[in-house]
Amino acid sequence: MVSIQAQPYEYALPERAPALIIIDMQRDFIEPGGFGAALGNDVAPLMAIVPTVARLLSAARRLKMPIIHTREGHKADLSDCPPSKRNRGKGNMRIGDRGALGRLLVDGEVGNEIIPPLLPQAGEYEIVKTGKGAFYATALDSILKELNVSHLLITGVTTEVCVQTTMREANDRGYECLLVSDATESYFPDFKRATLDMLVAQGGIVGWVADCERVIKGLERAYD
Ligand code: TIU
Repeated sequence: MVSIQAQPYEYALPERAPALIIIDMQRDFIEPGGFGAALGNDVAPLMAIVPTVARLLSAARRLKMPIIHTREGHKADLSDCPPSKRNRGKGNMRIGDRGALGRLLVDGEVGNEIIPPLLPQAGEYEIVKTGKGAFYATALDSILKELNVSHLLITGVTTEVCVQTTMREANDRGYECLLVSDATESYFPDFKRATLDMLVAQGGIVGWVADCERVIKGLERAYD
């Protein structure tokens, strides 16, 4: 059996390839003028992982793995944005307000688009979600079941918010999850470090962590 060298121990690859999950690599979080910047964050560290995510995406495409992209976005009338979510946050801009990339975190606005190097292609899934977790109020679980997928390779932003929430939701639903350590990023380096540590603690209480190089090596051995 082929496995990926991971923490806290080897991640055994199943016969049917894992799905690549790319969380919220949208302009809102990664470019200046979006939601992430409106919250007072420096977005530069997030831009730095784009080549690594692109490398995984291209390997997944070549190996014909299922690929799921998500975006965090609300309807234009914000009827799917709870007041508790809209009212919280730093600064004077809130979800739905107009920024340099259009209305913050609203589906259909420029800021809500996935950044050009990672744009979905035909045959890939693009899920718009209103929560931090990608399973909440979306078709993700039924899509994965339909595809007969048991294992997820998780990437994207931000590590301790939408990525970690999604990985925990997936773990509770029985998926074997591996977070790709250099294909995820946070605005807060300490939070990223702590998240990676806590996911694999206690014998992999939530799942596995490995870097892109090790993941691609394992995938090529298993599915090429
Ligand atoms: N603010 C922050 O770190 N993240 C989010 O609001 N959403 C995601 O993580 N995608």
